[in-house]
Amino acid sequence: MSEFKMTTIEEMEAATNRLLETGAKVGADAWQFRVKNQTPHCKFGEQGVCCRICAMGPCRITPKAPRGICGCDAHGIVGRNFLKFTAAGAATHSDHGREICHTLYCTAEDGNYKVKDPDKLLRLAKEWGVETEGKDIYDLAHEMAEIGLMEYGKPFGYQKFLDRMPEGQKEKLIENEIAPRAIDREVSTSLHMAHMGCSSLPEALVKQSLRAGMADGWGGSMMGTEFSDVLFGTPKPIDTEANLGVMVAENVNIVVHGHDPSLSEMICEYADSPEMIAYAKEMGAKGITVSGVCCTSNEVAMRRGVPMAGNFLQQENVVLTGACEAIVVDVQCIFPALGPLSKCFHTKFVTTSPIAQMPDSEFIRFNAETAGENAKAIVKMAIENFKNRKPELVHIPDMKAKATVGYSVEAIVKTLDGVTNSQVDETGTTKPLLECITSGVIRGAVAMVGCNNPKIRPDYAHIELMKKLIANDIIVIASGCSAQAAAKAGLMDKSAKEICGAGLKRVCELADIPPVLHMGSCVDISRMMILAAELAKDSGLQINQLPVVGCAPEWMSEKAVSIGNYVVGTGIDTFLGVDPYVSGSSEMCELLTEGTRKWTGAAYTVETDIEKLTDLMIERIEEKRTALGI
Ligand code: BF8
Ligand code: SF4
Repeated sequence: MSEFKMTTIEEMEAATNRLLETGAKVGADAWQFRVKNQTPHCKFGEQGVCCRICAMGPCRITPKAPRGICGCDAHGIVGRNFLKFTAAGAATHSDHGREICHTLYCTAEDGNYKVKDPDKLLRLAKEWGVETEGKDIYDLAHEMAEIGLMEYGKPFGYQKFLDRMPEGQKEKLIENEIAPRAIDREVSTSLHMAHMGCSSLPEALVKQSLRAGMADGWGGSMMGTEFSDVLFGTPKPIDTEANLGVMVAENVNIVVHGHDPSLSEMICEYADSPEMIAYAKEMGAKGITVSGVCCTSNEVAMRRGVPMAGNFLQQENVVLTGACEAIVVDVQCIFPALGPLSKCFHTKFVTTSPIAQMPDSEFIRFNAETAGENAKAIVKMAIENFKNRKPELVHIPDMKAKATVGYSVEAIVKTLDGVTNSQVDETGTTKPLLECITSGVIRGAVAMVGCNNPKIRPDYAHIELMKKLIANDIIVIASGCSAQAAAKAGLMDKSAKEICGAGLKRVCELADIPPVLHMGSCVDISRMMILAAELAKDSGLQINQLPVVGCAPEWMSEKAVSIGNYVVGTGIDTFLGVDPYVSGSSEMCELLTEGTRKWTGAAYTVETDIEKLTDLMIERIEEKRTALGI
């Protein structure tokens, strides 16, 4: 009999309810209460038919008022809103990538940041045609960082990484005006197009949405990922744990939250130092535990095995344990609620980035040049805060699951080499994985990504979908909060093979992998694009022919829409469990669910019934197999 036991949603909900009881004692607010105050949501907003981009409005489209004051109809308003949503997401991911380029530019032999993976830097330099012979690795790092930064504003040409696409695909994107030029240009052009009196033609707005998304996925995010690997190491399989039980009552608990690994890496570095551990002991703790929330957690989990306390809708829970000395944040997906909430406890809420400044926080500005000092100050502050804990409020749910994480493309290729070939494939291609797919041992792959959203029972869609997919011999690659949902449930434990179909189970056994592979944070969805491109090239197919789909069942952020657009732009059908505020325009719905096919070979499916969503994905994968005759 299998000994594998998943953590159920009901168990996680019971743990949350117990924490909310602690919150009630100290008068803490929580998202569960705020949702009640905000629902039902505004129907105009939900349908995307509210326009406030000029001061003649706001205009709202109704049957009685089918046009705004300027004459724009619902299709134009919904289209512009969709484009602005995408542009914000593309800007956000790409600005993260830009920060990473700057960090790379600050590396030095004796500096705060070093080149941890010089081989990857050399590979990237060769790919970009940069001379490496006889060059000091740090000189090369600075040169590559500068070229990377130029990708944001270069006056001519397309994103360099588009050359990674299978033959003909880049040309097709250029022909359809979806190939991204300079990243900042695509964001600016999007805002320009969505300005009062510019585009109101849905087709043009959708095309630009795809192009802005592509500037993120094949530009900003891809550089963010690749250069993060150069700086902090390319992830390899590593064991860790997930859920709130990773926090340790006797230790100083520091929780890192946000997205940029430049901060969290440095915090982990100092929290591990003998000096800081000795100081923690002096202050009455047994040691220091760093754990993470959201994507920065994925970053340090993938590279260091740092445990994951939780995902997006669990961020308040870490404070509600009463055992969090400091929650240290950088950028994106941080609830402003953490400020007032931390005031109900002894927790220090530390903001570090000029990009994400919030009331009721302590702002310690984090710079690449002073990163060491900043991190040390933060770790010390947390240690010194240990004595301020209120023991009667401390309750850490006894709940955690084992997870093996760290599946970069490099790691997947290396690991799966052993599956169909008894000898390791020296060329390091995706062919062994392709053989599993063509033979039908694995039916296909689903890239599970994205957030939590109170519109969906938190984590339920992620977990239920994944369970059904793996039971149907479909391998899952996951990132972002979806990956953390899987890890918390136990689906990244290698013993989760017990609940897979026979084919996938065999692959998991032979390759010694879990059936849900952790590919990292949300910028790392670019890793998934690289993998898809490699699979296409190694099989001689186009990406849209592969039995692979993407899915964001509980998404909520603008970044997620940008991602959706680059996944579709790449040629991968994308399934959403939450509507992207487009239901108010039949033309926009048609374009997004079918019309994009003529440009990219892929489109969206929106289905809020999770059971149906899963079946639709399985059907699509089987359709692709049939079309290939496999
Ligand atoms: O970038 S999955 S809630 S944490 S947006 Fe945010 Fe969504 Fe989580 Fe990471 Ni991605
Ligand atoms: Fe109204 Fe047109 Fe102004 Fe929008 S741009 S607020 S639809 S007048």
